[in-house]
Amino acid sequence: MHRVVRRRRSLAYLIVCLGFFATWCSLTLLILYLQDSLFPPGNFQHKFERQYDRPNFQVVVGHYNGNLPEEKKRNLTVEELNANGYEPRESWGEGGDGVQLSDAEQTKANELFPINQFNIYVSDGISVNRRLPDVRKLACHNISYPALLPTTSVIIVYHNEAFSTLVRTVMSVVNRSPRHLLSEVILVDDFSDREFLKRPVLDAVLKKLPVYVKVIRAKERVGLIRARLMGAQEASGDVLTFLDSHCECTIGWLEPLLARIKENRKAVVCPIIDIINDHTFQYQKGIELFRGGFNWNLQFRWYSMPTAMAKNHLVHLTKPIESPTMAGGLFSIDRRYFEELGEYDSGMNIWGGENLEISFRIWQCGGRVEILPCSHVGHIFRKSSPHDFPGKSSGKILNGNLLRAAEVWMDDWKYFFYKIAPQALHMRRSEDVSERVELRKKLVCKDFGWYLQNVFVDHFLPTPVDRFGRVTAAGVCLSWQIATGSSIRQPTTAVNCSEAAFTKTQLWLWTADGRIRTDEHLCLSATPTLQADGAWTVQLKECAGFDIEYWRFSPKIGRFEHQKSGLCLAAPELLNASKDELKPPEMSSCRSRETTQKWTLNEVEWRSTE
Ligand code: UD2
Ligand code: MN
Repeated sequence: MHRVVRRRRSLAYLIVCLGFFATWCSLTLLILYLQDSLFPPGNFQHKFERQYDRPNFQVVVGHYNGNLPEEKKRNLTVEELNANGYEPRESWGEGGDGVQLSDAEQTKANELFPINQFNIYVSDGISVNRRLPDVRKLACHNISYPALLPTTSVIIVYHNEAFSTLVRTVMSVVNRSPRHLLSEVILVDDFSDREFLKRPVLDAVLKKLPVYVKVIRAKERVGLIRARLMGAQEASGDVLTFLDSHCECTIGWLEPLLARIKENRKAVVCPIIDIINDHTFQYQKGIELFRGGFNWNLQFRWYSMPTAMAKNHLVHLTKPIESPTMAGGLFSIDRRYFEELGEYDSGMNIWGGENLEISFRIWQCGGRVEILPCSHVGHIFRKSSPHDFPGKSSGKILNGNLLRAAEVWMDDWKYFFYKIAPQALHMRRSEDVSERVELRKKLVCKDFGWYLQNVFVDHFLPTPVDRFGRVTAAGVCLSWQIATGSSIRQPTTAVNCSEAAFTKTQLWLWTADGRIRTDEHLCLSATPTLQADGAWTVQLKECAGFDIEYWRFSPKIGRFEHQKSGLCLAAPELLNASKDELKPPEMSSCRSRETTQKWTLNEVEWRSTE
């Protein structure tokens, strides 16, 4: 009898052990599979190049400059604008899935699209409580956060946001934040005129929620920056968490943000911003190897992080990622630190520029901007702005904001911005930034040179040691193009030099470390042709510090020898002298007397405004 029991017990043990072993094996395989699907085999460089070469990789936030041109707009009726079409359909968008429409539905959706510049028809058919996938890395699941975390007020400002996207944002906060960490949700209505956003309608919906949602309404259009200041005034939580009004928070989004601030009150932290597709509302996981930067026009941009940092990140997947700038819309900051740091520049209007201003200020005055890979929040990225810019043109408003940021924080580099955006230079006198300059003195902040050297180390702004100007050989200028839209990489071309000394697309940085860089984090590189016939082609690629980006320059002969291939950069022959002719530069064997390989740099003075 005993023996039978013992045998049964051993059998049970064996089964349990086998079960454990099988689970362990499948988990390991799953992890390997996940890692592999993200980073296919090959050396590190290849993993990265594959990432670069994915089409539509670049997601641009806050890129658009104002409204759609008039001819692209459709006159929407007052009824259409004021209609609240929220009517959830069974299973639409559930689990973060995208919605595919029938032809008839698509026609209707296209008509309504311009109201918000996203597919409101689809949004209105998705429940404001829809479920989302857990997109976090497995490593994030095992983190245990301190029991005592600071509380937060979530501040959401909006101007004429759609009902379904606004309420879905609020519901995702309410449903996916531990109740004891949420002091309140504060909505700031920036003078919207839609009926469904007015007091009786919206407030009645919000009253039913288990969390205190306070709605403040501006009495005139104040713009998103001053609207956020109004929200901050009302907040009682230890931390302020700002969100755009068309976001969806995923499970576990809040704890990492609050835990990091508890650890370091001067860390201003952002989630990974995932993408809610503007047409289908599919929830798409964002890329964790990006961080925030900006281009020559001071537009916020995502760029791949420097290689060493990326390697480090792959080893420490859950650790904060230092970011030179933040996108602007989604971040948490200690409430008192926000006050000490001078909140926002209330002289900024409507939209834009505040994200770079606060980023420069945080870094230069002793804080840090970080992206926390275990916190994921989705956002609808739009291709055009739905907002009107009252009083002035959108360009004027944006330039006014940007010049305020440049004047206060960028020291000599403000002149560089004025070279790139001469329209801003003309507006300089109309902006009084004296209070913000005083703030900088009071906070004893570091200068912009320090920021470039220590924070935005892979920047592409001219410095005292990097030369800046036009690169010419045999009468032609090296030039680059940027396509508007998703893909920014375009072949380099050589053109007849433009008469104007400051044609942005003909300007390069000739850096002390042997790189030829230009705007948008791009580096002149050369790679072997696909035919593998020993020939190489010149390409503009996102700078990553790979050997294909480095050139040895011999100042006496003016030659650019490519480090990896040993070949020399040569100007193409432009057969007819037409200005429109675009031909790529070539790679050929280095010859000392070859005039097409003899390059000179016509330096451009960027420090002066003249
Ligand atoms: C990005 C930021 C945004 C802000 C902006 C630059 C993200 C995801 N978004 O642009 O938060 O930093 O860059 O300023 O990082 N709004 C108002 N009043 C206005 C205009 C806008 O309340 O006059 C609201 C709007 O409803 C939205 C928020 O401000 O909730 C941001 O505007 P957006 O969504 O048009 O900006 P976005 O995401 O392109
Ligand atoms: Mn937004």
